[in-house]
Amino acid sequence: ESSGQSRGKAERMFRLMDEFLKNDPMSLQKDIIHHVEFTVARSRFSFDDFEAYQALSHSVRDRLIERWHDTHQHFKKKDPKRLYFLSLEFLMGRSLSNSVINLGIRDEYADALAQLGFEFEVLAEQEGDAALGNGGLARLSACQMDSLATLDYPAMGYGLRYQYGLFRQIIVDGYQHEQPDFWLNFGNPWEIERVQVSYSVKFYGTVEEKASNGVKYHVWVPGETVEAVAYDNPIPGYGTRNAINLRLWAAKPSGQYDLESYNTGDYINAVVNRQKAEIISNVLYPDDRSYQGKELRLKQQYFFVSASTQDIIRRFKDDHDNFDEFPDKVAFQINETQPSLAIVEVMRVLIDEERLAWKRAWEIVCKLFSFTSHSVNPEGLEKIPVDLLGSLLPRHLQIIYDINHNFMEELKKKIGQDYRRLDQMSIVAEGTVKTIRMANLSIICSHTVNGVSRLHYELLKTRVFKEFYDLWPQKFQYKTNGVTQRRWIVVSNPSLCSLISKWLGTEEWIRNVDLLVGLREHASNPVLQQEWRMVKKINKIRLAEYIETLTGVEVSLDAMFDVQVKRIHEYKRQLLNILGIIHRYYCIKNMNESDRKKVVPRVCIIGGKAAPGYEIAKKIIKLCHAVAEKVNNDADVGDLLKLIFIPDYNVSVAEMVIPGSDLSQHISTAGHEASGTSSMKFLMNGCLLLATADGSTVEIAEEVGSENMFLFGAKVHEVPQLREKATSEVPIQFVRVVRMVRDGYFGFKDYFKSLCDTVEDGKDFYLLGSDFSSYLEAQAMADREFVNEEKWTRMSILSTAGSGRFSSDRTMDEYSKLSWGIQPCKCPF
Ligand code: F58
Repeated sequence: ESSGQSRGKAERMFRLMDEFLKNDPMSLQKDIIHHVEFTVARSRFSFDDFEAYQALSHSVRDRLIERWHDTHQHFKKKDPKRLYFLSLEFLMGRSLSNSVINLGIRDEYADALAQLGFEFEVLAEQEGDAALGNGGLARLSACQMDSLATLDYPAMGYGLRYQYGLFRQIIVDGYQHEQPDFWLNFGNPWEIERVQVSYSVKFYGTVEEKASNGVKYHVWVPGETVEAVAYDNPIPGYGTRNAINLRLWAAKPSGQYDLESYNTGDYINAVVNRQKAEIISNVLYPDDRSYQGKELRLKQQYFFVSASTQDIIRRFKDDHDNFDEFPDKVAFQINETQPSLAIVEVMRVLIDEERLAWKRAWEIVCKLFSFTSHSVNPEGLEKIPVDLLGSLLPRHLQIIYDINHNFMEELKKKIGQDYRRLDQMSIVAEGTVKTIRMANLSIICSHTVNGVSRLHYELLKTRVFKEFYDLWPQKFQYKTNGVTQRRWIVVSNPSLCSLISKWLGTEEWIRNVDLLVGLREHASNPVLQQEWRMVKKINKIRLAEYIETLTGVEVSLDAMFDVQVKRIHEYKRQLLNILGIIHRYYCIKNMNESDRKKVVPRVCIIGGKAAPGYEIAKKIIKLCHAVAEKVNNDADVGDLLKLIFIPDYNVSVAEMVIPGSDLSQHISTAGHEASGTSSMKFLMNGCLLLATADGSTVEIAEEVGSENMFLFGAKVHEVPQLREKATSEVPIQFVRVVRMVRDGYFGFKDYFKSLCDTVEDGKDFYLLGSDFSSYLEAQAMADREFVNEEKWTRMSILSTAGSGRFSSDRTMDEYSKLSWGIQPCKCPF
């Protein structure tokens, strides 16, 4: 074709596409009906809400795909340096509302649906959550993808397409039970299956040493091969045409037939065995505490890392014929240590397959990777038994040994024969079970290592990775986490969104969140205050209705809604919250009538999942239910106190709970929460924080002012001394409430014994006892401020106004400048 011809063709294609994807309400109606009839294959005369949701999503999906294609083409043409974000977990939640809002066509769709006799919100409720992750780390990845797309960064996410996401929590008689989350049951309109994008991933086998022209090289002869097939999930930016890609890998049987089994005639067994390959991407591990040295987990890690690496290298090689420019075109981000085998895999491909010399390959690898740590606890760091790694990935183990050998030699030159230090910094840990320390591997091979809040960075420098910080201080940074205001205000709190835009006179804050500070000057304005309270009321009504349908408990809208929602952990101290509630109950019960009149009514809301094997966390859930049973049925207490456990806490539940909260609790023992991100979502929604000086709350206090929060508890530097004290000064109130639980006041005496033991004097590792008085004081302070409507509303407005720094937009800009070296690459509209 001549260039004139191909230009003509391109123009025709553009015109045709414009004809297809018009966004006026009439065209949208036609499009939805088209999908009802031909995609969902239901009659246009009879389809229910779920089918309407399906048709609607397919219509939105078409629009997403168009932008996603254009973005892909644009990136290809411009060939910018790209970021590849590797994470084993992404908690995306629902996609519909977020997509239409980011595409800028929410109102058009709402109109079109109204004319068809449907309500947008009702259809949006039909969607299930994509829950391919555990907690904070996974939701952070999702927020960061939204920001990368919105800020036009040439980025791509890689992960695993689990068939079963995080378990569903059901509560039976107050106990947590886990049920499988087979989220793909009804199809997933948000993904695009790319059967033609697939790679073979090898496992097991042996390594052979060969030589050619006197140069030695290694050949890995695998024992098992599995196919990785790509599923692409478009991530639309807000106020831009850019839509980036989240590519998730699913395991499928390999095309390379096991001829031998087929030839022996055992056809049925041979087919069944092939199917076993799919196990790799079957299920998400539901433990957010530790890495177990399980073979399947290691397989998942390598499977996703190998497919991603092959994909990245293939894309680079399409346009480049050697690796000189690789680090100028590619940045790898390792989210926690789970994807860190990517480092070894890139090294292996460069030396064994591309046949680069070790030195050259190592130079390249050292410029590619940046590593984010989300952990505080040195014991929690990932260690993989050498035997396991060596059997599954024999060549990788050799390469790790070589990297470690070189590193140890270099280190000896610098620090001499300091064996204690050498031992601590080695990738290989000796012991009864010899293991590979994935964090050490990640630090040694990355050019930057970051913590997720300033306090976390201090802990990494002085405790967790002290030895490495002393060696390479310049590698270490902090990038305080952030969350996306698109999902956490615009999608989840439309009333607040309109109110903010009205008072700021612009919607620009949705892309430039720093503008939220503009609310400060109106914080005392009675008109704004009135409207602000109205918005909170609307959201409280929605939450109260949800609570009533779910638990049958009716709650008063005048009460303070006090919320703690997050994974259940001893360090997050939901137990402190519950013991505080017991104390409140005790006080109410023992008050005279006139004091009762002064009590500020509370609705205490707790939600979160416990890892299935985490006994103490499960007992905390049961205790919450046992206390709720007593308190909520005590007519004498009535509306003064209610306790609600919200089951199956997930992203879409969070979208409803957070906007409806007055107060939220972030009360981890200082030094245990790397950052915390839900606090930022509450802050954006004008909810006041009751918090310890842990993780990013320290920085939040700097932004909103500690006078606008309720801070309490021991500081990080005080924690070690408090732990060492043989018996600390535990207040009588604390002794009393623990005794009530121990003595069976809430029933289940034997069951709660071991829970009570965890906070016994002298054994109270998370310092509930020593922080109890200060916790109660902070709670009392919150009560006092709540009755002062004007002051409370002002603090609430100032919380939202001060939340700008905690947007993932800011975080992504910082990473781009300081770690990745990437620039925006905006697709023309
Ligand atoms: C969380 N980590 C931190 N890990 O606990 C939290 O403070 C921080 O705000 C958040 O990361 C984002 O930086 C976390 O969620 C996990 O879920 C891992 C899952 C896999 C096993 C190890 C923990």
